[in-house]
Amino acid sequence: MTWHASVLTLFPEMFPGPLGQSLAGKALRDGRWAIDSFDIRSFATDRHRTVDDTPFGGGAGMVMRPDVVDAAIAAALAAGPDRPAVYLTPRGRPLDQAMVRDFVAGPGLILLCGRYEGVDQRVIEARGLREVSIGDYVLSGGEPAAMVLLDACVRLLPGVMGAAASGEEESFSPKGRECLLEYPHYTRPAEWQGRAVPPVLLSGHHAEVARWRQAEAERITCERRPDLWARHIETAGRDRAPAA
Ligand code: 6GU
Repeated sequence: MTWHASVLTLFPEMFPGPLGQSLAGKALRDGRWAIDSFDIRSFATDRHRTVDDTPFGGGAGMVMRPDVVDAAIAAALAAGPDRPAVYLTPRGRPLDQAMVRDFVAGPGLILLCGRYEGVDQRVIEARGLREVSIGDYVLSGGEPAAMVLLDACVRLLPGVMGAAASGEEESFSPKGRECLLEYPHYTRPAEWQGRAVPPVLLSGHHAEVARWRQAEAERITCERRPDLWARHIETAGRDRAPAA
């Protein structure tokens, strides 16, 4: 079965958007995944098509009604059952590559994009929505976050990445350089604006190249991401500074 994404949003015309281009777009045209979007407003039941209301207890902003959101989720489930429903929100669990792998292993996703202050807590609980964030900053809505999550999923689908084993060997891959950031890359010309390529990369010594790349990956990870570095030295059973 085709991996199927359904996006629930007040702005259905935003999809597939950038996902219709490049690698994801090619995979979409090739039928390796499918996307549909549901206009949450079309599930409102009153004359004014109301989807939100003021929060009980007072305060700023508006809250999306549980009945309207529930009806939208029901419609998406009818179009493809057994898919986990994800609510994109900055208060969610931070997205990581392990979650992405988990989502890709299933039949697809239902993605609820919130607006306003959020959605009524009762529909989150009743539908068992998995709350996911893409990082510690605030977007005006969940739509760009849904695109980020889908891009991360689609590139892991069978056949999407093509010949390049690049899907598995880069940063955050389970194998290879476990949990390390990527080493720097160079191509021709060998000298550019007075800057030379590190000589070891031109040496033809594959073992030395591998050692240099490992050391660079460790140095950059230690410098930029002490959190990842700590995990790396735990799992690798080492307690040392990055190599050379
Ligand atoms: Cl998932 N939604 C919004 N609105 N802002 C975010 C986010 C999600 N993740 C980080 N910031």
